[in-house]
Amino acid sequence: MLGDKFLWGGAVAAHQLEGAWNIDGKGVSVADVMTVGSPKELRKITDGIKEGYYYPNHEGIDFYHRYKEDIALFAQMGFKCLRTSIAWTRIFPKGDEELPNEAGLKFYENLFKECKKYGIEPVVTLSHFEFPYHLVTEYGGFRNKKLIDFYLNFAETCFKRYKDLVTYWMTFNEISNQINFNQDFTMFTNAGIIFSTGENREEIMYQAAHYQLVASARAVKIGKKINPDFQIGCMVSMCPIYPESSKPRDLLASQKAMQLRTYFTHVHARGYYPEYILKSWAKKGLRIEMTSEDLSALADGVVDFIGFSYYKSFTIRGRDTGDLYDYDEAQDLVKNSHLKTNAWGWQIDPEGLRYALNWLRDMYQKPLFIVENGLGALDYLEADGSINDDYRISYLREHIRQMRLAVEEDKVDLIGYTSWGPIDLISAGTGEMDKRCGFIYVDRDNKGQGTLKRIKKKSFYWYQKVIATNGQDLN
Ligand code: P53
Repeated sequence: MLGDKFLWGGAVAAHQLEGAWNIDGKGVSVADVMTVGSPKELRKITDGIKEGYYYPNHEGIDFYHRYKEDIALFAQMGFKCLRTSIAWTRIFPKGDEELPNEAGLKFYENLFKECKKYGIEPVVTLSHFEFPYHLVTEYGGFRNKKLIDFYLNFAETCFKRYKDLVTYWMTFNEISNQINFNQDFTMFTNAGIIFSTGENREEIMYQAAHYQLVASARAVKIGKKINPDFQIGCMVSMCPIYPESSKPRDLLASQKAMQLRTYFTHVHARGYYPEYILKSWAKKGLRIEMTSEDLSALADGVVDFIGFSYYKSFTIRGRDTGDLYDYDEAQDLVKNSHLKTNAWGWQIDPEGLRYALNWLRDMYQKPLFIVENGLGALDYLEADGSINDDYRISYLREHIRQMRLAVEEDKVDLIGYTSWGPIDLISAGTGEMDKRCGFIYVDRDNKGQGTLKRIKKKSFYWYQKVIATNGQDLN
């Protein structure tokens, strides 16, 4: 049985649903300069906001003005928690101001109070792909050490203001995605970094991630002083990497790739760098600026729990020659013939969730929190106004079943489960509206047309029953 305090709920991020991108003093964020893309075409990052492009995050699903209606729907489903983020640009519009924007602070105060009204615990990510754009143009994003202070000013302001409203915090969303430093998009959303040609991307990524890890650790320490009851976690993207075959080289490759992808978690949870990362920097001649104060900050700010997203697993074919730490997701991954994919090519693997939970427990012995899991799919509004999303129910059912096995049989310590996008919202990866994950349909399309009306899908009633029975009835 799951514990009676188990936190069932849903997870969203400010920039993907709030809209109101320039209302009440909000500044421009990295999400505001990203155009709509498609499964085939990447989102463009424009140099500021330009005429002639559609920027889907500007209006989102207008949660900023409709949050009361939406939270009432979450409450109807029986949510025990709601994970969302605080848009940095509502609090510090440019990021480098000394004093915060009161209207932004007030918005989240109202939002969290609205949650509490229904007994919904807010779970808050501080930085979820919505970095102030000014910090990109003026400072070069997290390649600049000054960013640590700006981040801490933001974190401390939020901790102080919401110390009696919020207990669960996470510092940086999916920090580990940056291992894909060749993806311009990821480095921009996570660290506000734009590369010039010829730069050593790998070195810049490790440096930026180091500053983020130090910022996270120092935030943990500051937060605990403000309220010792705070639970402050990291947030990593967990994609187990399987060997393609029983060939030892494949197994070794999977082990090395996992070590590389999870070094971020290691630093967050243990407070120091694994030796293999330091060795690989030395071998490659990467120079990462790191002081002894940084190292003690890391040791003093280990996280309380590990929050992670789980959507899919990967499969790797070991390179015959070369260094396995040069793992590159664009080249070394192969299709897993045992698994089906969704329409965006993400491999669907419920048992991988049980594996991931066991893996993280065995490695770090910290409480875990599944803070994202879900199926992006195209939904059809029937003539009678219903949406029969059985595919979504079946995806979630199988994942929750495996989660229960991990808790009940493998005895994993799990705080909660929040499915991604309980209400349809803007996809982070493609900017589409039609890549839907919700229990609640939102009438809006990829071009921004539609009434924004909210409609309950079949899965709405299913999840309501799952929560009411604490995960016992999955039918
Ligand atoms: P979308 C890449 C790989 C796995 C998860 O993704 C990812 C990404 C970045 O796109 O992001 C997380 O919207 C992220 C959410 C995001 C969600 O997964 O591309 O934390 O912001 O919306 C789903 O379908």
